[in-house]
Amino acid sequence: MEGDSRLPIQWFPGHMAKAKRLMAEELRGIDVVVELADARLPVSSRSPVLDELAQNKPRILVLTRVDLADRTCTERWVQVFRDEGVTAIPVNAKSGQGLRAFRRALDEVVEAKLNRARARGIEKVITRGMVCGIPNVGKSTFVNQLAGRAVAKTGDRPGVTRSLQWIRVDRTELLDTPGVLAPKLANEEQGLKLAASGAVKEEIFEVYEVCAFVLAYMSQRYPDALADRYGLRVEEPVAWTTLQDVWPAVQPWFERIGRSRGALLAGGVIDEERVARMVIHDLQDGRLGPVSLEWPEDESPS
Ligand SMILES: Nc1nc2c(ncn2[C@@H]2O[C@H](COP(=O)(O)OP(=O)(O)O)[C@@H](O)[C@H]2O)c(=O)[nH]1
Ligand SMILES: [Mg+2]
Repeated sequence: MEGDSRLPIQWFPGHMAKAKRLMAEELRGIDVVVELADARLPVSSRSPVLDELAQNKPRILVLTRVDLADRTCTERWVQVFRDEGVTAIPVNAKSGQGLRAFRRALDEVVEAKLNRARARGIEKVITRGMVCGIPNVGKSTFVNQLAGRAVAKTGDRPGVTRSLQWIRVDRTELLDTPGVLAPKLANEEQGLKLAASGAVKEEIFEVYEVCAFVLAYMSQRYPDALADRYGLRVEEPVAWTTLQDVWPAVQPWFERIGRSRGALLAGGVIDEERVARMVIHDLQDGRLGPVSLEWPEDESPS
């Protein structure tokens, strides 16, 4: 097994640069930015590109996948963001939970925006919004939920760049094609968290590495989940450093999980790759229970 992993700096191919230019153009006519991040890792799943592109626009931060996140942790994040002056709304984009709170938050932003316009003598009645976020964060699901609930598709608007579709949400027209942003990648651990969350294909890293990272993390934060799902009783939690470092401690866990879940090759040898994929998918599908991958106290202030 290869132990050495490289931080994939060129995470997104060249089309990201073009996407960024297009997005900068589209953002010009936008009044409100709806930024989606993953509630389980609300630092690593935000994109620094947005700060660059939408500096002075009012913004609402929507935290998706609350159904998979640790509720206590999400509540703390919401408070942390509130303290920074950012309105964060936890949602389950799949079920629509949190959508009403989102619309209330949107309404507040819109009200302030329209008032400012009015103060300058501009009688605006509608604002324009755009949903943005890194790949796989839930943008399409969120927009579809919104579109499916008491909002009307407004159809093509002549005169607007190309023939963009907008959906009407109360007093806001939201672009129904969400903006895709490159994730932040300050360090390898953020990459591993993104891979673990499903934001990037785990193939970017070795699956063993993502799994080892997950197991080490779970051994510290959620040892009971490992016991419940795999009968794995962690004697000593392992702090993540590098795959090579943690492998001696984590390999026996692969062994244990492989046996308990029947991930065996001919001759009774553990199929480590199958174990790795299984653990990652168990995490992503919520079978390890609610798991948050980032906690406010572990993150340096943004
Ligand atoms: N459990 C859960 N899954 C979600 C949520 N939001 C999105 N998903 C799932 O995440 C995957 C990616 O969502 P998608 O909307 O395509 O992401 P996009 O790339 O940002 O447009 C899909 O399988 C969705 O069903 C959520 O709040 N909870
Ligand atoms: Mg999408």
